[in-house]
Amino acid sequence: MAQYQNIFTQIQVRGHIEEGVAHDDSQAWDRTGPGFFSYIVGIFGNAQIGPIYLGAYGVVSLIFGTLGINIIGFNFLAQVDWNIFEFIRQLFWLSLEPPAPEYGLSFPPMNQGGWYMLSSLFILISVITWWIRTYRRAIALNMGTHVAWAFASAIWLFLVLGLFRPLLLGSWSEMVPYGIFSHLDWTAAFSIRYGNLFYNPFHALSIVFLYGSAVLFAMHGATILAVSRFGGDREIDQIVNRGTASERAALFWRWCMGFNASMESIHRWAWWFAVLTTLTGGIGILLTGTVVDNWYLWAVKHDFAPSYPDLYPNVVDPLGGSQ
Ligand code: 07D
Repeated sequence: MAQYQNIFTQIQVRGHIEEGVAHDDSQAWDRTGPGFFSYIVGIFGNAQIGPIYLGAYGVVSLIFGTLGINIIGFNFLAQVDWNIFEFIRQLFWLSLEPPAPEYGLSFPPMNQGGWYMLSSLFILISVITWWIRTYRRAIALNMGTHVAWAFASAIWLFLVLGLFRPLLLGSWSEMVPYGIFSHLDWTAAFSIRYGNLFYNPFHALSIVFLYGSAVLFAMHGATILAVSRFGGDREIDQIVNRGTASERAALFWRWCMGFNASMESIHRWAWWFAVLTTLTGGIGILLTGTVVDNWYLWAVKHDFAPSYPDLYPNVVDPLGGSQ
């Protein structure tokens, strides 16, 4: 059927399974499975599922990820006496906790944080091998490695929270507990312990980029949807041809706010905003407790926050007030 296709039309393409370009990697595994179509999936994106590329790093990542998450799950089950109903009922409150401070950087007994450490190691291996997979698949397809480096920025924050900062402070007890509410409680306690994270300028920067990413994504998504009736979703045509939907979109923003991104630059904006969220976040967490002990006092000292009036003179700050 020769019907014009855009993101609003109802018909879905059903040809042969599309294998895509051959990749350059001579040591690569074959792609797995024949691939198939799904109407539901086609509503949200490409209707074709698979063939998937598994590869050695993918297999290692899946095995260690499954082991790591199962260690957490079985610890939860043990905590509710292997009762599956209690497991479901209490799921949000269950938690696998890091070792107590007295163990420092040593390996604790299994039920005193040993399982937690083993699970962390497995999840670490899983995340790193998945990163290698994103890097290697990009090279094999002769692509840039932008996805891998953006993922690396998220891994940077993950490593600061779970590895670099605990190492600098000499204790695995600084790591984040594995549980729904427990990790939220940890986050709130962390902020209070270090004098309110809102006064940490890197937390502020991270929020700027997080919210900024949301705004940019909304602007970009909305703009492309708004010009899809002119073919705006066909990005390549839009870049190489003149008089296109993309020009209307650019003009719209130039009219509205005097400046417009280009079809290419909007994706660089998006990449940097996303990457900077976790990059600045990781810097902020690494400085907390290592360089700065109380962000409020730090902010007062640097004229970033006003000081409270001295209502109770001669009371010593229990945190020592070192900034
Ligand atoms: C966490 C890292 C990448 C993750 C990876 C995942 C697996 C497997 C499986 C474990 C998301 C790999 C792992 C796939 C896992 C298993 C089973 C990315 C992550 C690679 N804050 N805050 C941020 C706001 C407050 C606090 C960032 C807003 C309070 C702490 C962000 C507010 C307190 C930390 C942000 C607010 C507080 C943060 C996270 C408002 C107490 C951090 C960015 C309006 C609640 C983290 C510098 C992100 C950080 C962080 C936003 C308030 C504490 C910008 C909007 C004042 C302790 N906060 N926050 O992308 O970077 O995370 O801080 O109130 O550590 Mg905050």
